Amino acid sequence: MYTPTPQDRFTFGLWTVGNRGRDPFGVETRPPVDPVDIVHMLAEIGAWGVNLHDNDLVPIDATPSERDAIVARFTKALDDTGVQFVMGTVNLFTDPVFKDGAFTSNVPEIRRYALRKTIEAIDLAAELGGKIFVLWGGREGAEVNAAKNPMDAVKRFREALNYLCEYVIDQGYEMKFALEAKPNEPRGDIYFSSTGAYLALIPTLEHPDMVGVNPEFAHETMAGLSFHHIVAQALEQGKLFHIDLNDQKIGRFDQDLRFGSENYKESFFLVKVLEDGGYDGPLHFDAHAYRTEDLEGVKEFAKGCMRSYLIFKEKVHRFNEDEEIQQLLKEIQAADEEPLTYDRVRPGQLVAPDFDRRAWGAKGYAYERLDQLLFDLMMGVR
Ligand code: GCO
Ligand code: MN
Ligand code: MN
Repeated sequence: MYTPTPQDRFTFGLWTVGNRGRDPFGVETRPPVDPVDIVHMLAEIGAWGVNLHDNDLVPIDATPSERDAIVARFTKALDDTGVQFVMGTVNLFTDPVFKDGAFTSNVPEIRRYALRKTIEAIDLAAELGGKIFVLWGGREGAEVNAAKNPMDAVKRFREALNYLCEYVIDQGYEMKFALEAKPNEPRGDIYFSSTGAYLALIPTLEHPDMVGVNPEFAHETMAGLSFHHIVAQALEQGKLFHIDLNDQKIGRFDQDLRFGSENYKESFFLVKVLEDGGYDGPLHFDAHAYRTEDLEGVKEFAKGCMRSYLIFKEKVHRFNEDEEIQQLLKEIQAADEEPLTYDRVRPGQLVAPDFDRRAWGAKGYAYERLDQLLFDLMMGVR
């Protein structure tokens, strides 16, 4: 029942299951894993797809013929296993050239190089059959704000996105962009610090239809925000093009924990929003195994992400079917009326003569009971 199949649309990045456990204080605890072996492992555990940054597969210094050989070998692994390539992205953060930003760098030549590198990564994603391209501006930020103008950052980032959309149109690719926000790390502050900032930028682009968001559980949680609220907004606005599922303790460094490992309740409501809201895009786990784990532990980690999602999904189903919960919801949520428009209801008609402000203020909402029923359901005692 909790065994994933490709129909569940679960994906992992090469950099997630291939993460080697390095942190700022310690070296790698796991050996490198060949991307081809990762694809086979993902097929074995029932994942649907795989995602990558350009340099997860092709080294930054590879020659064109080296690149083609690597891509051919990887494509064969996809064909042999049936694992889909789903999302491509570009690494604009590891190489020292990007130490003060890529699209928002103060140096025009670096901004142009970042665009060229992104275009090559888009070509790679298109060649592999991907239709989603994620942009996470890891280095687009500052420590020394005296050196950078944050309004220029907005203008430069917009300019880069407009350029990339034109490129995709020019090539005839069927590719959409998903923007991923993060408040900080690796920069002291990163521009466009939450998904809401990107949702506000998108309507100012030349091709807003081609651009959506890729919210990440850990990143909004670092900032102390409710993840499922912003996911709901993105979904409602037709902008949830991709999602990075993981977990995180509030206020910490970016932990990228196994999905479902920390915030059970928030994860429940997230899965509820995705399932009830009809999200049908990929479910990507942008997480990695604890540094204590060997390769067997990495497999357990990946299986755990998917299993937890499916368990939450079943709990959502039970919540939606639970008679007592649904009865309670019926009592506290007034029946839907027709949309309130200025045309239909004039200001003088808004409030009925018998509206009883005091009675409404005194009425109990039964939320304590409802919330406890949810707790009981989640803990399996209901
Ligand atoms: C992080 C980020 C990255 C991005 C990835 C896609 O936690 O460091 O979320 O994992 O999602 O680089 O561009
Ligand atoms: Mn993260
Ligand atoms: Mn991410």
